[in-house]
Amino acid sequence: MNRYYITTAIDYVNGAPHIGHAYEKILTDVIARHYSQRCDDVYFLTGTDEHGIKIQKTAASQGITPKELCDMNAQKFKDAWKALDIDYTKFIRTTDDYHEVAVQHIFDKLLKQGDIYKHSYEGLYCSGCECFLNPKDLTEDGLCPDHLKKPEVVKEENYFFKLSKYKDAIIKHIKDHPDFILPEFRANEVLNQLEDIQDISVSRAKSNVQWGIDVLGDDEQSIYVWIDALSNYITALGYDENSDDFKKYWPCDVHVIGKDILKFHSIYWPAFLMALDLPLPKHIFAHGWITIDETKMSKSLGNVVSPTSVLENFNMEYPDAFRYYMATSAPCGRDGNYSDDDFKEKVNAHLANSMGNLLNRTLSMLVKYFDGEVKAEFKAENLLAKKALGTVQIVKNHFDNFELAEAGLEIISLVDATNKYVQDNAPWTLAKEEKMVECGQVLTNVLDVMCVIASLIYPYCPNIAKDMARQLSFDLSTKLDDLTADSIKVGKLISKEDIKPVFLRLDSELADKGSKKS
Ligand code: ME8
Repeated sequence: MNRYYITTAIDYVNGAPHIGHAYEKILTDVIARHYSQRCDDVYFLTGTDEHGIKIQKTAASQGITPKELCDMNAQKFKDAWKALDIDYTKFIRTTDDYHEVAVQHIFDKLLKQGDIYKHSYEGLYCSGCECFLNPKDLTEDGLCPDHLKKPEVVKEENYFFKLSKYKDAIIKHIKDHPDFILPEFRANEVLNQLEDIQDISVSRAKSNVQWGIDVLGDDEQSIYVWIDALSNYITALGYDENSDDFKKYWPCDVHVIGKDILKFHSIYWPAFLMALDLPLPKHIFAHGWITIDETKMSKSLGNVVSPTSVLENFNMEYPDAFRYYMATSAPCGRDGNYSDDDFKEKVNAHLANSMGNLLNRTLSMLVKYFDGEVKAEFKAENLLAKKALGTVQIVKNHFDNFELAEAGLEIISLVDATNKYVQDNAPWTLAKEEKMVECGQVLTNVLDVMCVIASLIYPYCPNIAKDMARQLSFDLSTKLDDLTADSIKVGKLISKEDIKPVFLRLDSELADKGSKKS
């Protein structure tokens, strides 16, 4: 496996990033970093979705132009991702010139080949979803079930895409590739939606939606925001088919998206790709949604949490603890929850008490008993090494199914087993009994396993892992398949003044103030 292409959904810029946006970007960054430990070249794409009626209306309500709104908010997304150490390769904005031109060509190609046609239509449009809704999907009160708003009746002559032409091919693809949609339980939902799929409107009248990409040669229509948005996954690579990056990275390994936009990614997008005669992405991973204190986030409830406010409120030097908490907050594809108390409790237990203390105590004993030196006779049979290398395989398997919380649990269970090994072998007692070789062996075995732990925790907690690796003189760029659980070198490893706790317990007084709600 030499190259890996991974994308996130691109976020609407009608507001600032919230914890749900952050959840997805953290999941994607953790996956990208994990695969950077398995292959040479990872391309990680994220960005912002900037056209459509929702942005147009928000800008108007704030008395600014849509472009001003986009520029202001796109920057907030970039700043938040920087604060969270989201290490993307490229940030695409759908208002970037190259993207707009490529989308116009994609639309034009589909029009010329007859996959797009003009048609008069009346439907119910939800600007929150940026799509027409089927009347049977509305609530009893006639509201959009996701946004709880009444959709607008829209009567327009629009361009339509022949989605129905691709229905059978998409059903076949989903059935033939059980890992196309992950987790697998979501595939049935999509197959049900495909049952009554119809052609879809792919443009809006410019008299109603001015903020969009113009249809080439028709200045009365703008291109539907979902064709515009979904195309980002190929325009970012410089699509057309001859671009070097496109040839190198397409098809994508995984689109990481939320469960609410699965239909667009597993029905519309494959159909567009089939029409363009392009291969389909290998996986679509639909994550669940994050609630706050078990309540759905909403502006009206005033419980929208900004990810950077969590970092500020807990006075965190690094985002690692927040990344770890979010990435492990829900089993694969299920909904998760954020609460200040649970956050504090979990990261204090896992990162400070279990993992951080283990390293700190072990290095301190090495300094106390051996002046920080690993002697040749300390390198002996290590019963924990087998478990550590077994954990590496289990973690890899979990990542192949995008089971990040499950992989995290495995890592912590290796930490727990290592703590138990220390407890069972009591190196302090061995030292008291002057069994110094045995004592040195126990400590060295633990430190060897700590190198594996540093490597496995790196995608979640890159700064903590770097601190661990520095104190262990371990090369963190070692690929997962090259890990040996035998990396600690004979000789002086560390001096007292170089031992530093890798994660301090979150200050409870600060934490009790609670995260700012915006
Ligand atoms: O849907 N918990 O943008 P968006 C977890 N522009 N994830 C959440 C969430 C929550 N509470 N709220 C939102 C769009 N998300 C389109 C995407 S892609 C070609 C175009 C996730 O800003 C949501 O599921 O509404 C989606 O994957 C992403 O954040 C962006 O949502």
